[in-house]
Amino acid sequence: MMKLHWSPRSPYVRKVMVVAHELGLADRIEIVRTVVGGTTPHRELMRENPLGKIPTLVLEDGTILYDSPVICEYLDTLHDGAKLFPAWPERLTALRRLALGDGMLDIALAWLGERFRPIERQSEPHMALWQAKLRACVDALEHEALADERFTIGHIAIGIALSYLDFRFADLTWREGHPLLAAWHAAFDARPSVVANPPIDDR
Ligand SMILES: N[C@@H](CCC(=O)N[C@@H](CS)C(=O)NCC(=O)O)C(=O)O
Repeated sequence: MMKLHWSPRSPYVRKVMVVAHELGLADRIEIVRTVVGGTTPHRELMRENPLGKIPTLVLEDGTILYDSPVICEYLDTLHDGAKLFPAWPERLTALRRLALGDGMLDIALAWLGERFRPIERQSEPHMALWQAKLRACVDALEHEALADERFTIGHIAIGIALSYLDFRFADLTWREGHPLLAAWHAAFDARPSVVANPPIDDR
């Protein structure tokens, strides 16, 4: 078994789990609930991943993999079916979308961290900037024709990012003015791999 440092709250972990389910590999992964965040270093995790972040995957031979794009690409080598990381030139689009979805998560997590600070220390200009960037991402995605193309790692990253907005930033109401993206996301959300890995705020 591979061992995955896991949390039901982490969207990057969720992306890895959705990939594992899509590829029929979930039963080869033992999940280990790992609590990160805050200001207390997780020394045990940092011995495996000095960044102290999840997801971190430990292979059967002890090889350690991070971060989530690397783990997803590794999992994609373990099967003979249609690849989530396609060959060139489709690969370029898939990787750009992976970067877009992960970039949306990076912004959302920075914003979430800001929200946890005392209100008088929160930076309104930063939060306005993050909101504008997320809005620009959703605007751009409305024109991406996601529904018309073969399902790739880019689709998974974008679907996970939009679901994370629902999970933590429902007040952004990202569906407004984005009917094509909303319809695509509804279909994404109904995939068995996505349903099997719901985000849960377990603390
Ligand atoms: N680029 C990384 C980001 C992973 C990440 O930031 N994970 C968060 C949990 S959602 C984490 O481990 N945070 C703890 C920390 O930054 O100390 C990836 O794609 O795996």
